Amino acid sequence: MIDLRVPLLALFTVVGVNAFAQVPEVSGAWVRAMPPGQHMTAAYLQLRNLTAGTVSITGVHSDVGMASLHETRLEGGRSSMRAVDSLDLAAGEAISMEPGGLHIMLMGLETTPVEGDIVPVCLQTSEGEVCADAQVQRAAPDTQGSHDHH
Ligand SMILES: [Cu+2]
Repeated sequence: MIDLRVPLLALFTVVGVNAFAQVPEVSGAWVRAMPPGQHMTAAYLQLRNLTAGTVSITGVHSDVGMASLHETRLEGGRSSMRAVDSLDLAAGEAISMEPGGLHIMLMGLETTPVEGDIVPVCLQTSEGEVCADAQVQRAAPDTQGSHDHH
């Protein structure tokens, strides 16, 4: 019996990390609802790298339109967006995409995302692909402690 424990534990650990957990772990995905006729919006989510190594995000995509990784920056009092080619998460690092910062830009949408819709977003990473169903909402979820009063 004792001889079996080590291999079983090892197997459990491997399965636990590779099959059941996302790398990186994605949570709290949401997309901003837009007024009728709008063909672009943004998706936000939280990423957590629970592995012992660096994980790179190399691209994003969504079935609903053209997706790209963007960052909003304040430069000289003006807010501007720029494309981000890739994103590295060090071991144990967490990154939060939220209004005013990193986001997944969604453009060329055939249908305007309205509150209650679900938008699938996927991230290409150095470990494969992770996807999440983003809830379309009018504002950031309260649970994330955001104070977006626009
Ligand atoms: Cu953008």
